[in-house]
Amino acid sequence: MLAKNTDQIKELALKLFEINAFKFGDFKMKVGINSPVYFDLRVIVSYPDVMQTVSDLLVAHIKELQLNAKHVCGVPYTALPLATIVSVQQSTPMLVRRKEAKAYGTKKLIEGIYQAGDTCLIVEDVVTSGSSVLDTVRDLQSEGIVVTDAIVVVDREQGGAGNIAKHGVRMHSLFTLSFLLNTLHEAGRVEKATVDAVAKYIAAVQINSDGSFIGGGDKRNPSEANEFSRTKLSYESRANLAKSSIAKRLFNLMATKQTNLCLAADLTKSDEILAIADKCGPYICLLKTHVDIVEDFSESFVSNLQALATRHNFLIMEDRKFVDIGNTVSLQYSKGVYKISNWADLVTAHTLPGRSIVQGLKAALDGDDAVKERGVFLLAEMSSSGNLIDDKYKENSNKIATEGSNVDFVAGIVCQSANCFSFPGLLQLTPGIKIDESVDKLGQQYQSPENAVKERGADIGVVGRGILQATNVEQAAINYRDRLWAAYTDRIAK
Ligand code: 5IU
Repeated sequence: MLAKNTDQIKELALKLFEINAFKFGDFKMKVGINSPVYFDLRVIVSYPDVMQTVSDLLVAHIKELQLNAKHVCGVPYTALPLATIVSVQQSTPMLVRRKEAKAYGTKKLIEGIYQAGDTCLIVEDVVTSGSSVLDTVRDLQSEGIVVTDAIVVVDREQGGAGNIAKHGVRMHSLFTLSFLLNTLHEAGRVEKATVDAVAKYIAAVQINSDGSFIGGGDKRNPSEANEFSRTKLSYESRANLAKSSIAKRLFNLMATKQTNLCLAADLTKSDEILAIADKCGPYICLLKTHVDIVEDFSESFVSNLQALATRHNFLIMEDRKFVDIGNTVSLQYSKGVYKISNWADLVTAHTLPGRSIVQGLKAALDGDDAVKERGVFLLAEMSSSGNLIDDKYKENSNKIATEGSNVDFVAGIVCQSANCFSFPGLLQLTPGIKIDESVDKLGQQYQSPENAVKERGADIGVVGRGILQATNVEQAAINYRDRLWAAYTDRIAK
């Protein structure tokens, strides 16, 4: 790292975090182990200002280090646009490495004009083991091109620089992973615990260029190096990792109010709902409605419910389970009798229509500020017996939830098991909870609060009839609140 540009580099680090070029969580890596941090620098092509800053800094770095090669070559694919800008800015001719040789014609691996003996600087986005850089070095060398240096945006500090040096190539980076972490910590964006957990991971997981672990014979288990498993983190620390404003708010609310109970207020008269919201309000983080079962719906009902939400500090979720094309969903969300988007902090939606469901909901809201006030929980599993959801559907629902353009709006996932998703910035909402684990006559399958939270990964437990049908509703709410909260504190206890 060069001292000259420190402020600009720090600013860029925060910007990269903001645009989700890297995230903290529990991610599966190419080398088969999980990592607490995940980089996806592909997103920067959507932010020309970031592209500009990254390439300006690369060029400044190249000048300062006097890396005067005759060509530049990006490691395919993410680094190609970066290498292009560097080439144009410095007037250094570019070489393009094909990942597969053409099946016809010249069968060239390297495109561009060069001669044996020419020098070439490698440009790469993120280096873990260094194997991708070395693949490019090998192909260039097989054409007689001389490679002595590689410049990279992020060095994950997991052995890549050493592996590359073994092949006579020096690696220079704009950022190291530790520098990124410290910068985020300094700016109050991540907690000290996050910095420490990542440092521990880097120390434990050093990788050879063939993907095997350096010192692999010892007792360290790389999967244990990741302390970012979402079920082990506190709600407070997950608030920091959340990408949706409303998820952040809900995590913080749960932590301060010490409740992870959601009341399913499935009653058909507005007065009954308001009465139970008032009684149970102090003990819940969320109140879930099915507004289409309310027989006497009115605007004053929603304004009274909102007043109770403010008084008792809980959020409102309309369990609408949207499932249609984006345009229809957008209308259903904001128009009609209920005008749900006016009053529900959160809604639920099926992922059956694909990613357009999230875009449809967002389209109903008026601009970025309105999007920040609202959020959706996507359904990835159901508690009803014989439901048609399979593993592929679950996996794809998770993909939709964590996709770049959706992360600001998806607050969580409705599901029944801890393996549904791993990103700790999302909340798991789990319905179907009752102290006497049982079934109802219409396919509902219940589990205990402890089982839901400790075994199945629930962050918020949804209880309807377990409270609604109790003789003392308030006492029942307290009881469910206590048991769900104790299960959570047990779960995160080291
Ligand atoms: N609900 C489920 N299971 C699900 C989904 C939603 O029970 O898989 I998705 C809703 C239905 C009801 C509430 O509003 O959660 C549970 O109410 P009871 O606790 O009364 O069963």
